Amino acid sequence: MKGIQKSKNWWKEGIVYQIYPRSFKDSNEDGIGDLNGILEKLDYIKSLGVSIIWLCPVYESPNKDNGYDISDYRAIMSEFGSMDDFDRLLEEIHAKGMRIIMDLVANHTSDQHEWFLESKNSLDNPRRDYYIWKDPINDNAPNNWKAFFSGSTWELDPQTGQYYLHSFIKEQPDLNWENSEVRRGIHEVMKYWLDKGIDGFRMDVITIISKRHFNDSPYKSFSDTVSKIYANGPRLHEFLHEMNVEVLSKYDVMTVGEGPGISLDNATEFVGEDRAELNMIFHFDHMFIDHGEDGRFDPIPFSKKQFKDIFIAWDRALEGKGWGSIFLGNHDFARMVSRFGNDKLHRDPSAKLLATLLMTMRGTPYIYQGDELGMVNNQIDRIDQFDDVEIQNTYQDWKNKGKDLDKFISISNEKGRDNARTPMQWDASPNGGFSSTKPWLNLNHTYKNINVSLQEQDSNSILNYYRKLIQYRKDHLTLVYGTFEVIQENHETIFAYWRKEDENLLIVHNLSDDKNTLFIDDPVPLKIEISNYQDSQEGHIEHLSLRPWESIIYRAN
Ligand code: TEU
Ligand code: CA
Repeated sequence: MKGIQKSKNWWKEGIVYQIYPRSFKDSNEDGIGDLNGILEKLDYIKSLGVSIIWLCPVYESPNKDNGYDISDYRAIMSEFGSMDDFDRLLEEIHAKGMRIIMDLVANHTSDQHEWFLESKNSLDNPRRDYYIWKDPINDNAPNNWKAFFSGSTWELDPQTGQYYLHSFIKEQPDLNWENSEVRRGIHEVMKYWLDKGIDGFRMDVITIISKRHFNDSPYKSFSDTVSKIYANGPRLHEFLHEMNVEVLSKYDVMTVGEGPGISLDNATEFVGEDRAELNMIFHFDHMFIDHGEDGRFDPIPFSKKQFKDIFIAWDRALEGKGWGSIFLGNHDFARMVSRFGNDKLHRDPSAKLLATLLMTMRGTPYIYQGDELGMVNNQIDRIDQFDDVEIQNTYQDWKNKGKDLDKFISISNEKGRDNARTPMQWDASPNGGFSSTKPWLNLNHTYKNINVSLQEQDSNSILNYYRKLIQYRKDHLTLVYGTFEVIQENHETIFAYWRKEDENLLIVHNLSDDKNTLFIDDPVPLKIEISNYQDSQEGHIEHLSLRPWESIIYRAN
């Protein structure tokens, strides 16, 4: 078999657990999750069987975008603890045989970063060129670009009379990667953390670091503007390769690049084995499946067939050339069981099915905190109860345009990022065991029924199902290195595939609220390894009848 899928690596066999520190565990009763809170819960994380922790940003930050606006890359946000706390956490994670990767947010900094404070100081400041400054055109912004979280990407600095570029909020000015000192500065930051001993990076919106031009966007839809103008600029791969040569190649680390604009056609340019750029990428084809032209607040329906086809197409695109990453949720999206499963009638089986998908497709699985409990979307009725800057800014935008604000709230409940950011549900006590005081963001209304403590006591819980699946994946490297062969590809709702190497495993999922039947050509005797229902069919099956959201791992003898 071909190259990359076969070469063994810890980050291919590993299972990643993503932590949003602000919402994981509060150790000092201020209502904000922190590093010592994570330390307290390391045994819990270890008990899941995961091997790599991805920590969302913990650097010093004014928190306009919850840590994705960094004012000092070499300091810990005081709300989260100190550098000593970090060093202790790092040491304990390694002592427990796990690894840790951190977020590298290098497309932009905070507007409070010293580089930006100097840059905006005067036109001839030595750091002026660290950011992207342009003169006004006819007393207006230099072009018609829209920012990710609504409004213009340009902000006027009255002192020097120029506009600076910010692809996200105005407190997140974009760095000028054309400037080699900027690139060297980021390389130094990376070395600082790698020399401490961290095990790699998740790279935030890495696809947009190289700017193509600064002309108007001719596209009506935001997603076209992103993919055709903001992302994949002419020097992107040069910058990534340089970063690999200068920094990454000197350490045994893993990297996963994030960002819009990664497509089936260009994916291997990032992760191709011969490229020396990144190990993995997060593409958003399945995560944007319900996004209309105007993005997440313009939702459109999708079918299970579309969903399954995306995974099939991606496995084929990377086959033999690069390694995939498998995820269904993160801190930027609504809860996976609410989006892709059925969080009302079939929460338990659909959460277990989605977990099985994560653990059995080809690629490294990423679990987002709380998904191992089957946490669901929240239900909020007032705008002031949301925290997310994307929601707040877009609300203002809708308000200014006279659009339907009740509809906006309901879309935010269904699609907004705060769904993933409510505190972790540890137990049924008043603040869910997250903190002894009122948390920075209210708990999800379900915490009394969905929490770690209840699920620890139930051998059949979603939590214990994750543990079983993770252990199974670790014991069966066929799920890591084996081939991925889809059967009955045209079936509308059943997703079924073989993973074959030392053993032959057939995995079947019924992505549906209804019963469905899978016809198996050339049936062979099948033995159940793991199933989310009692008494699933086994043996010599020709017509496999599956109940709502039934999901089974079979072994063929
Ligand atoms: O997200 C970048 C990103 O690609 C998302 O903005 C995505 O396009 C959007 O959610 C779709 O509507 C990263 C971080 O994960 C996010 O938390 C930050 O807010 C953002 O970058 C800016 O740093
Ligand atoms: Ca705290």
